[in-house]
Amino acid sequence: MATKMMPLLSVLLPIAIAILLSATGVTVANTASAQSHPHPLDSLSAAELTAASAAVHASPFVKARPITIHYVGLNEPEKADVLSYASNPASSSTTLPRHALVIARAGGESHELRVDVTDISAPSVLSDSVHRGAGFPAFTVEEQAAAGALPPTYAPFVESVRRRGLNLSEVGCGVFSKGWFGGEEEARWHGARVAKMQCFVLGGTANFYARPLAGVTLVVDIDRMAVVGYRDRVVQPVPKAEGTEYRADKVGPPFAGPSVAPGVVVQPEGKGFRMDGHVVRWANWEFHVGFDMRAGTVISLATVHDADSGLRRRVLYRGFVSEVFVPYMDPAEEWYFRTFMDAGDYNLGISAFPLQPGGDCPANAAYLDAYYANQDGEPVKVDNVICVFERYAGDVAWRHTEAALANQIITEVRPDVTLVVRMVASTGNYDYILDWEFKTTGTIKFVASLTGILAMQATSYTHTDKIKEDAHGTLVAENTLGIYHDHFITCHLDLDVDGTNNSFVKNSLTPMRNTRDPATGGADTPRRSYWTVRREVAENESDGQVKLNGAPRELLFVNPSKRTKIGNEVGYRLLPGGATATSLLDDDDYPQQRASYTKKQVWVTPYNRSEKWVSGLYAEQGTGNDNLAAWSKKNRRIKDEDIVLWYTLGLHHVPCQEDFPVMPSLSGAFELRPFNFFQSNQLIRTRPPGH
Ligand SMILES: *[C@@H]1O[C@H](CO)[C@@H](O)[C@H](O)[C@H]1NC(C)=O
Ligand SMILES: *[C@@H]1O[C@H](CO)[C@@H](O)[C@H](O)[C@H]1NC(C)=O
Ligand SMILES: *[C@@H]1O[C@H](CO)[C@@H](O)[C@H](O)[C@H]1NC(C)=O
Ligand SMILES: *[C@@H]1O[C@H](CO)[C@@H](O)[C@H](O)[C@H]1NC(C)=O
Ligand SMILES: [Cu+2]
Repeated sequence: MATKMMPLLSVLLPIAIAILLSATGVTVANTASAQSHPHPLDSLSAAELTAASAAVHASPFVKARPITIHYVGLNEPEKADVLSYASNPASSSTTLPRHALVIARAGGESHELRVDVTDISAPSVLSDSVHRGAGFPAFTVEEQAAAGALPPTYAPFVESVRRRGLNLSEVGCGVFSKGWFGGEEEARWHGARVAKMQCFVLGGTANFYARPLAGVTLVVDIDRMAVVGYRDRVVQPVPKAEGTEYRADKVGPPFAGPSVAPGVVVQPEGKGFRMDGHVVRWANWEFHVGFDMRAGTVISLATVHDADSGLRRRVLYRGFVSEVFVPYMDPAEEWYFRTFMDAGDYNLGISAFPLQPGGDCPANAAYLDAYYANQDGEPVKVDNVICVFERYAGDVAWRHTEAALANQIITEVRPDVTLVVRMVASTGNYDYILDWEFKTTGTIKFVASLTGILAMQATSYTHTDKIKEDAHGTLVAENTLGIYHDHFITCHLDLDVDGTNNSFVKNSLTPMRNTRDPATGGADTPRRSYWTVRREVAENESDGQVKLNGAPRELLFVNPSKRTKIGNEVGYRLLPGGATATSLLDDDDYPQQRASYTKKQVWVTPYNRSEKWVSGLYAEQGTGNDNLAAWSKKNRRIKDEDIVLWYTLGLHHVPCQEDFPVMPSLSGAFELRPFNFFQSNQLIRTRPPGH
């Protein structure tokens, strides 16, 4: 679930304060001058954000007032230009133009503007188009705050609160995206930009989500900022505050849990990586770290140094989280619409708060700040939003003990030291720890760790013995159900394995019967069966869709024009982790139509600068007509082309009592691992410990 809770102003719990601060933000004066030579993929600076918004406000294309800014991001230069810059940044005498993509709403329309901010003193709007299709841009933080202030001014709501014997000042409400549910329901709201609101009882706990005001749903027209629908359906007991706290000073002292000795991180020789602007150099890796208000962390131009050839070789042009889709599994009136698209509905980047040194990231971490644009187009600074650190967790990169040699035992071992780039998105109740981990072997590992608070439903039940019907969740505490749901985290991965043009290869491991006849490939031995590899090169997009949960397959991205010395095609392998759940919803169900790409973990498409957001550019209330599955229907060629991998990590979540009151983190991961990319193991000549 994803929503920014907007408690009433009279309630100042610490959690609420943090959110309210972000609503007003730390705005930055337009004094910071742009870097003289930004990297072409650097995120927009505070000055560039200000310039972009000023240009939109001054543009004759957008006449209606007020204008609300929903997204401002770098409209990156053509890939060919970026690559030519990257191949020789020193000799790039002229910097590439700096363009912003702005999505703004005015007069009930969504405008998409491209703005040249190369000269921040004279920004100019290059183009404007009004979006005529389905869907809307994400809610702004200010809209969520304004909507949060509506319920206490709405008489029927005040009456509902009173009827439950509660005090208005102890109730807070949040904006819940309403999804899209086809003709009948859409007609009810005349295609307006509406959201639902659900409310919670705040008294006595910082656990905002543990005490739902069950049965009450408000419908808010976000453009008009007015309540347009109201329902108070059932009264359920409000779960008690006791046992819902998670703040250290409320749960202890005394602290009674298992005790562990504090960990220590020491780097006597200092950090092993360098950051020049946003370019990180560490061991054999070099890459650019950007920030986008919708995606959060953006990894670009990742290259790895090859010790054999002495060359720096391309691996990943771009990697970022494109969407986080979280459908809940209760068809009831207050729950059916909870089918959140955290990036498209709320923006993952602006759901990221400052990381806590020593907790979120270890003592040896370095931090990056970032800016996003608020609804008025003013830059908002988020300190320490991304951290970068070297990790040694006591793991082994490679080892061997040889005991077969006479009179000696040889042991060689190399520790596995990696580099992690981390951001945490707190999308309302859930927290997603999103890591890009670089290994000296040439592997890039993506890890998503889920923690935070369950979406909970108030119930009259206090014991499972009493529950007869399908409760759609687990009783995690008295009067509290943790509702079943999924998490689908989709990454956009523009792989450029040793060059731009790659092919997608599916190696199927095929069981074989030994015929015992050498003429038919058999061997005259008693062995009856074995497996072999059947290779298939994907021709077009329909071949690029793979559901993993079937026959064993190895999925490779190869560069067909590059081979190793001994003739293997140079490649990278996609190594899925355990989190490979796919959606179990029916294809004709509305949330499934919007997220139709969640039935397969792997999709491969040709690179297209406009195809970035897997759920569509306008995902909020979108219909799915501009999602990855829709693009893939074009069935374009993907063989020996510039191709993009879309990988969806999936987790089904049946909550349990240990997930209450806060859920211990649960991780899903995948790896992109060199496969015949190097001539041999790159770590052979690395120093053993103590040398
Ligand atoms: C409601 O809350 C306000 C502010 O905390 C308090 O002054 C008032 O006494 C409360 N009323 C009731 C009936 O609890
Ligand atoms: C593209 O895929 C379709 C469906 O698998 C297949 O029938 C067709 O031959 C492919 N086109 C090419 C050019 O390979
Ligand atoms: C690139 O993507 C956009 C948006 O989906 C689409 O309109 C355009 O046709 C695509 N171009 C190609 C060559 O597929
Ligand atoms: C990639 O392949 C396309 C289509 O075959 C071709 O037009 C293009 O020149 C190739 N690009 C490179 C960098 O080889
Ligand atoms: Cu979950």
